[in-house]
Amino acid sequence: MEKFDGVDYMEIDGLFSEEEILIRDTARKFVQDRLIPIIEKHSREGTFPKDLVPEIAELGFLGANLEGYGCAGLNNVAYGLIMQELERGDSGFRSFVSVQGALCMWPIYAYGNEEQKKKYLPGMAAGKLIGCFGLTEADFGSNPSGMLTNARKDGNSYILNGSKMWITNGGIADLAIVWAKLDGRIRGFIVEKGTPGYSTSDIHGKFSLRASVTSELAFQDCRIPAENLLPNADGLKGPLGCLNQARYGIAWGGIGAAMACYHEALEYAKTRIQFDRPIASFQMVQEKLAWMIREITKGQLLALQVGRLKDQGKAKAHHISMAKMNNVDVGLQCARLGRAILGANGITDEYQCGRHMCNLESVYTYEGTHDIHTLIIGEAITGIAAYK
Ligand code: TGC
Ligand code: FAD
Repeated sequence: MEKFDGVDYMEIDGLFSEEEILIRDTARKFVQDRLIPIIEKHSREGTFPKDLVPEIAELGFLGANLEGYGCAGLNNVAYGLIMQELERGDSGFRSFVSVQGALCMWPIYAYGNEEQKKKYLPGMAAGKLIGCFGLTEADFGSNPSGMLTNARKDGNSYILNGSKMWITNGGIADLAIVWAKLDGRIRGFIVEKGTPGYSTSDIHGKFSLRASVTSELAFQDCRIPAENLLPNADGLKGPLGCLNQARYGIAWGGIGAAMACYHEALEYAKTRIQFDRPIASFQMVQEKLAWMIREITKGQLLALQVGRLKDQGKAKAHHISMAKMNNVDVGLQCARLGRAILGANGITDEYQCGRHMCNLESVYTYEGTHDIHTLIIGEAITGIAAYK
C-alpha cells in the first residue's frame, strides 16, 4: 500500500497548531505501522485487535480530551484529529476508542461523583478497563425515550431488568454504562462484568464493522450497589449529552475514512492502464476524484469549525449533527466512488475501499441515523420537531 502523507488540497494544515499536527502525525504513524498491516485479517476473521489497546492507551488516545484521572487533556481539535486518523485505518477501531472515551469515560467524568471517577477513569485511560454504552434496545433505536429497561430501588441496591441491543464492545467490556428508567425517568447506571443477572451475547454475521465487537446485553434481576447510579444525569438529556461527544469524534472519523478511499483510488488511477492510458487520464475518473477531494475539503473545514466552537464552549448539538451526518455521508460516497475506480479489484479486501464502504453503512446508522440528524437540523432552523 502507498504511504499516506495526508490529504490537504486547501492548505488546511496551516489552521492547526504545531501540537495538533504533532498529535495527528503520531496517530497517523500508529495507524500506518500498527493498525493497517493487521486490519484486513481481523476484518476477515471478525475479530477485534485487542492487542493494540495497551498501545493506544500508552499514546493517550483513550479519553484524550478529558482532564486528569490519567487522561491526556487534549483540546477537541487534537482529539478530533486522532479520530480522523484512526478511522482512516478502520471505523470499527475508531468505534472502540469513541465508545471507551466519549460514551463511557465521558459520562463518568461529567455525571459521576468523585469516588466513581477515581474508581474507573484511570483504569479506563490505561486501557485496563473496557467500557460499553447501552442505550439502544431492539425496539427502541432512533427513539430511545421509549426504552423498556428499568431499575427499581431495593434497600441499598438497584435491580435492573431489560435488554440492550447493538452494543459496541459489549462482549469485551469490564463495565457497562446502562440507561434505564427509574420511576419513569431515564437514569445512568454502572454495571460491572460478572454481576449476577448481567450477561452478554455477541452478534455475528455482520458485513460491517467486522473488526469491532457488537453485542446484546441482558439484565435479569441484576442487583447493583446503589453507589453505581450516576448522580448527575437525569432524563434523556443524560445519554444524549454523551452522544454529542461521540458524534463529534465521528464527524472527524468520516473524513478519515474518506481520505483513505480517495488516496487509494487516486494512486490506483494513476497506474492502472486501460486503452493504453492510465485511467486517471479519463474525464469520468477525474470527475469522481474531483468530487471526492471537493467534499473531503469541505468536510475537513466543517469538522475543524465545530472543533474550534467546542473548544470555546459554543458547539451546539445541531452543529455536531450537521458535521456527523455530512462527513459520514461524504465518507460513504467516497468509499463507493473509490470502489468504482478500483473496478473488480475494488471488491476484494486487498484494497480498503470495500471495507470502508461496508463499515460506513453502520456509521451512517449509529449515533443517530442520517435521517434523524436531518430532522435535528430541521428542528434547529424551523423550531419545529418533526420526529413524532
Ligand atoms: P427531546 O424531547 O428532543 O429531548 C429530550 C431532552 O434531551 C435534550 N436534548 C439533548 N441534550 C443533550 N444533547 C442533545 N443532543 C440533545 N437533544 C435533546 C432536550 O433538550 C430535552 O431536555 P429536557 O430538559 O427538556 O428533558 O427527545 P426526543 O425523545 O424527541 O428525541 C429526540 C431525538 C430523536 C433527536 C433523539 O432521541 C435522538 O438523538 N435519537 C437518536 C438515538 C441515537 O443516536 N442513538 C445512539 C445510540 S449509541 C450508539 O449508536 C453508539 S455507536 C458506537 C460508536 O459510537 O462508535
Ligand atoms: P430505527 O430507529 O428502527 O430506524 C430505521 C429507519 O427508520 C432508519 O432509516 C431511520 O432513519 C428511520 N426513522 C426512524 N425514525 C424516524 C423518524 N422519526 N423520521 C424519519 N425516519 C425515521 N447503540 C447503543 O446504544 N450503543 C452502542 O454501542 C451501539 N453500537 C452500535 C454498533 C453498530 C454496528 C450498530 C449498527 C448500531 C449500534 N448501536 C448502538 C445502535 C444504533 O444507535 C441504532 O442502530 C440507531 O440509533 C438506529 O436505530 P435502529 O437501528 O433501531 O433503527
